[in-house]
Amino acid sequence: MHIRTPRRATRLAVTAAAATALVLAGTLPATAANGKHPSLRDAAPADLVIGTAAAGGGHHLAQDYEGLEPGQSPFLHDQQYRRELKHEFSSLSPENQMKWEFIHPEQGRYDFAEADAIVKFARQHKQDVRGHTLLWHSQNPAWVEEGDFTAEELRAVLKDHIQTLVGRYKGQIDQWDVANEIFDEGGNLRTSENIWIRELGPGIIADAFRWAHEADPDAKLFFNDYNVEWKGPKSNAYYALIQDLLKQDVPVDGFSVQGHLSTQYGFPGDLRENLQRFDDLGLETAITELDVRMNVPEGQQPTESQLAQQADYYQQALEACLAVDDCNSFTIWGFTDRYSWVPVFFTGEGFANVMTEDYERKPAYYALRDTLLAAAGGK
Ligand code: 9MR
Repeated sequence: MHIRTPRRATRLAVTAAAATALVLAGTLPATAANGKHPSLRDAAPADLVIGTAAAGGGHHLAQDYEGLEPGQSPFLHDQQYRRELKHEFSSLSPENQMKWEFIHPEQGRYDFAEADAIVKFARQHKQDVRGHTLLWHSQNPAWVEEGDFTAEELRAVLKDHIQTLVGRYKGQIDQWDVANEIFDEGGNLRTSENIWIRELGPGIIADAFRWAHEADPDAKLFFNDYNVEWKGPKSNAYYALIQDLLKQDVPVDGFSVQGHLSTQYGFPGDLRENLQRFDDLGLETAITELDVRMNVPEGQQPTESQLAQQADYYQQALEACLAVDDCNSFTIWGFTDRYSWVPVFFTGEGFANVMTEDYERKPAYYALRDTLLAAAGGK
């Protein structure tokens, strides 16, 4: 786990545009001392980790990737991908490899191999890890969803799972998404979809945090969701719930917004303000799954203006995080379009990441890097 230096009060003293001007004027280094362009992690201020999802499991299992055997994970088997992963990022999130169906496929059987490999890789390359996720309505194995458990048994199953995972990686996982996507768009608990809440009642949410905290008192424990970038019924529901839990001394440390954005919608302009109100509760905040998809007709490439708009959204999201004191972790959901989940889930949409399928850096990549350089004051 990294000890971070206290945040400078004026971290966002210069904007990215101003940084570019400073680079041109020779005030900021466009290249690092070794003559190479700084990576995202090199460019970042000391108190912000720059993360990405480590690709494997989930949709990857059904893809036919050039150079990989069916079912092989990019994280384990694509060497160029691994080089970028260690070079560019200071935090990793297992994209699917710590989800219930992947890591606990049968009752009494855990499959830790890929999760262990990610944690080991992160240690070797001085990267943080965000654990994802412990209590969710999705990607649960059939033995859980279709099991014939009493409430007491199901509770024991969840407690065992949480404490086994959090305990196994004690001291090696910095932040855990303990509860993922528990509210619907209207701000109502997903009671019918979420087996844990449905069968065990809403009090199970607090218990999940308590059990995780028992297993690793130093890990920061988060609520994580999408469509909570702005103030609205869903983020308001988190705001109310978290205040309530904090009053009861439930060990909640953070609120994170995933950030699955699309250029067909406006940028959530109150992102910073929204993060700030959670920061004001004494919480850490984070952006955990940022990507910016776009509509591109089959067989075509994004236009320059689409790429510019995408870069602007990435930059605005980063600037919002940089402007909030305890927004300490900024993660993009994959970095190359080669392995993106987006085209698999949204027909006609894609190109959501900061590098092309061939690892070429897009305007969004440079927007992030220049914004980080500006925030770090050109270290
Ligand atoms: O990127 C993940 C993809 O590989 C899986 O197939 C998919 C299944 O639901 O989950 C994706 O990741 C999701 C994340 O775990 C939670 N927030 C939304 C992400 C995109 O769907």
